[in-house]
Amino acid sequence: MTPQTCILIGAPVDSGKRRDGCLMGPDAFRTAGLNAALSDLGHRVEDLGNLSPAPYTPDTDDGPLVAPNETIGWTKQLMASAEQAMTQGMPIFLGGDHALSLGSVAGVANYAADQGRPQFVLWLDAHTDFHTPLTTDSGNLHGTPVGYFTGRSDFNGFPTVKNPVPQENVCMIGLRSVDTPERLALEASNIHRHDMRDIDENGIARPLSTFLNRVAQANGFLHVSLDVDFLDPSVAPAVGTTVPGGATVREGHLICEMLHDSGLMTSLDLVELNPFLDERGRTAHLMVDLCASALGRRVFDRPTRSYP
Ligand code: 4U7
Ligand code: MN
Ligand code: MN
Ligand code: MN
Repeated sequence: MTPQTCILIGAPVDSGKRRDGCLMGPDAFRTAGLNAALSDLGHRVEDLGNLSPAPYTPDTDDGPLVAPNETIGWTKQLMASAEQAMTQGMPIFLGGDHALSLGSVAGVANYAADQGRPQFVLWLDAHTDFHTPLTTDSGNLHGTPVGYFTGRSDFNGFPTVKNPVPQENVCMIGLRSVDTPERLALEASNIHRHDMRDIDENGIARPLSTFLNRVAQANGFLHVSLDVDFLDPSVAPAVGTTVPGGATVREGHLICEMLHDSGLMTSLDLVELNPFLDERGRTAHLMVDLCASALGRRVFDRPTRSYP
């Protein structure tokens, strides 16, 4: 296995929705042993500590959006940190809610463009997070990162997305809660989407290997964004937006094991963990175990499957 330089970037973003608690996420991942889990696999682990948002105008409570200015501050900071970390190794963003991915994905995509390579995104989530600030009903910006980094409009005040990720380079797996405006926009898009029924009928390995083949053919960079609510709430309760009928522990591990075997993943978000809602750290531990699988933890070696 090729040792990596894993760069842990704490991003205690809690501005993407009303319910607080994700700000404790980065420290819960550390407490659950993320650093040791990755070092034990032979990787070099560098923990950059926790970021703060770039300076922003304090939010008022009178608009339709929850804390837009704070999220703009986070997006600026994360975009810069992501681009910088890509020059050093594989950034692993420790959330924080999913609003962190406005910045993390836009930043890694800037780096990919500098390298003349296409950016791909694997979105593991119950939700599509494809809203814009105008289509969201809840006003929660953690429901908008895919809209942002694919270049949808109406993100007023946010930094310009210099290198939008092409729709056909985005693959979503785990979907089971999609709002009507998201559905309509998705159906008019080229985003690859796999709902839970698709997983039930065909398994989770097939859509993933099809996508990984495309990443490999294109010599792309691959960002993986893992939302806790991708998993079934019975195994991962520590999230504010539980939706029943999610991925099993083994489906989660299989995705991560295949990601590792592909050698294609170049950056990762671990998001939406709310330790305040956890049961004795079990969700934090599961997320750490999944991350370890994505970085090469396995029961037995097997013949390498190569992509394409
Ligand atoms: B998450 C929602 F209405 N779509 O916009 C919304 F169902 O990062 C949920 O995936 C968004 O957890 C969930 O508020 C955002 C809702
Ligand atoms: Mn808040
Ligand atoms: Mn999400
Ligand atoms: Mn979600």
